Amino acid sequence: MTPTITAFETSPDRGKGLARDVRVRWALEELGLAYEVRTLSFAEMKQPEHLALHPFGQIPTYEQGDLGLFESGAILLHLAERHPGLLPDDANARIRAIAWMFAALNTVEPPIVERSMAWVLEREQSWYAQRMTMLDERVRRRLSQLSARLGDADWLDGDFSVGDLLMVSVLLRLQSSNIVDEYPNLADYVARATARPAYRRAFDAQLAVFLKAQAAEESTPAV
Ligand code: GTB
Repeated sequence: MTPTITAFETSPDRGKGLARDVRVRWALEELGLAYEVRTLSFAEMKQPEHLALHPFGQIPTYEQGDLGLFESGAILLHLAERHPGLLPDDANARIRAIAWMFAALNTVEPPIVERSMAWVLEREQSWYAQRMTMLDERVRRRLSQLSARLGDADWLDGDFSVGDLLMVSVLLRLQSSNIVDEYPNLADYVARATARPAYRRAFDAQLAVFLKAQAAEESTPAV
């Protein structure tokens, strides 16, 4: 049965591919799995029907048969556990790849999201520049540690895994700043991952959703 995921009807990033449905699309593409997409407006995300699937009224979700899942990390783990290609067979290597998923979500993503949210919500405040300096330093601390661990390897631990997929998805959230470029091996890591055909397909598919919504909006006569 073809799974269905949810995504923004009109992504606030205007098709830059920063919303978390992209990581799910990317994993599905890497695994060669077909999927359908149900797009939701912000209002629809808060309706009881969607809240029954996602208690926080967000995207992405994943449905297949009688399974309904929320949380992008859980969706990726589910896909990687059930289909070969994104987790190593060796038990120790497998749990290390899963540890990188947790590191991406728990250790690297929080300072990056806090920095993005400060720009969205606090940039008009008098203290914004001072706060941003502090948030940038927190992000740099994590990136320098990640950069030191990656060294001159292509991927975090052996072959490309779902841990890399998630880590790169998180780093992409910094693309409007130049912070990743301060770490040439991380910039190369992101470039290497996003050059993968599966990522390109996932990116193009989410962009197509945004462009379609934008075209529909432009063709709607103003009242
Ligand atoms: N922990 C959850 C997961 O990993 O699945 C977080 C899910 C989440 O934050 N979803 C966001 C959402 O549904 C979309 S991805 N927000 C609507 C709401 O909460 O009402 C976050 C996101 C949104 C916008 C941009 N952007 O514009 O650049 C980037 C990322």
